[in-house]
Amino acid sequence: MAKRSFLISGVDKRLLIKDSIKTMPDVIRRRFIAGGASLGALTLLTGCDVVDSSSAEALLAKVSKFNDAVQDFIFNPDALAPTFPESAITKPFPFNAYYDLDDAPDVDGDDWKLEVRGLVDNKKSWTLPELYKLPQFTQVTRHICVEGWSAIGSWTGTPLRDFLKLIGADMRAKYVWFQCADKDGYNSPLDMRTALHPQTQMTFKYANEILPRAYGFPMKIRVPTKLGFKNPKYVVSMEVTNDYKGGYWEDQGYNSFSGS
Ligand SMILES: Nc1nc2c(c(=O)[nH]1)N[C@H]1C(S)=C(S)[C@@H](COP(=O)(O)O)O[C@H]1N2
Ligand SMILES: [Mo]
Repeated sequence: MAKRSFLISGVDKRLLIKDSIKTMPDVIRRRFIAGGASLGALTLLTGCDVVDSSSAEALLAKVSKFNDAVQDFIFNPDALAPTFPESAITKPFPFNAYYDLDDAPDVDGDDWKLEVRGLVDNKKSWTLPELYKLPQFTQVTRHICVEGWSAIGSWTGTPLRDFLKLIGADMRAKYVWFQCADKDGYNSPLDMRTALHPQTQMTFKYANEILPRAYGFPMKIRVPTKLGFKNPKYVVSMEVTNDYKGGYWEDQGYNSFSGS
């Protein structure tokens, strides 16, 4: 993530955020600032992708007209993220991590098992063929990175809440904490309400093909109501827990809530 910079031509990122804050209704402003006041959060709120100064203006116009629908999306964690037709898919879909693609984990699908830990009745590990047998659904949604870019993609997999039910997870626990295969470690906690959101998915395919290495083979967690860094790729384990265990970007100051 740090290696890529997304400079927007003719737009001063900090000024744009400052201007947006000025025009926000009070309640949204407080929430936006508490959430880290990032360009990514603005993109999430407005659905506008800022690529140049005219889209920055369109975004500002939207912010000043924030309506009930937007408020619902921010204040109601159960609100649905927008879905799109296949024709809206961004090609090629970007790869992003805190390293280059060459250094991405190269997981052997035959050896890999998803480990299940913590407050669950059944702690059995799951092989890929076992997971592939679960019912799968396809969603075309927008992925929004805190760095200020977004892209629309097609992800297929099993709703995480169905899996949590299947393994007898304690749904009253506070978090599901994911650990990934990245060599220096990557992890991220997801609040239980978002883990149970109907669009939160254990993803096995991108664009109807087995998830490529770039996008997190063999499994990522797709969370369209949260910013990109809350979508862990190369997942190796999930733990249902009441403890806040921190996360790769969360520990560096990004707000753990980061989303609706
Ligand atoms: N394991 C792991 N998951 C990760 C990351 C990472 O570095 N490692 N980066 C996050 C960030 S910041 C983004 S924007 C998305 C990028 O996903 P993509 O490569 O499929 O676009 O993955 C997220 N999940
Ligand atoms: Mo990101």
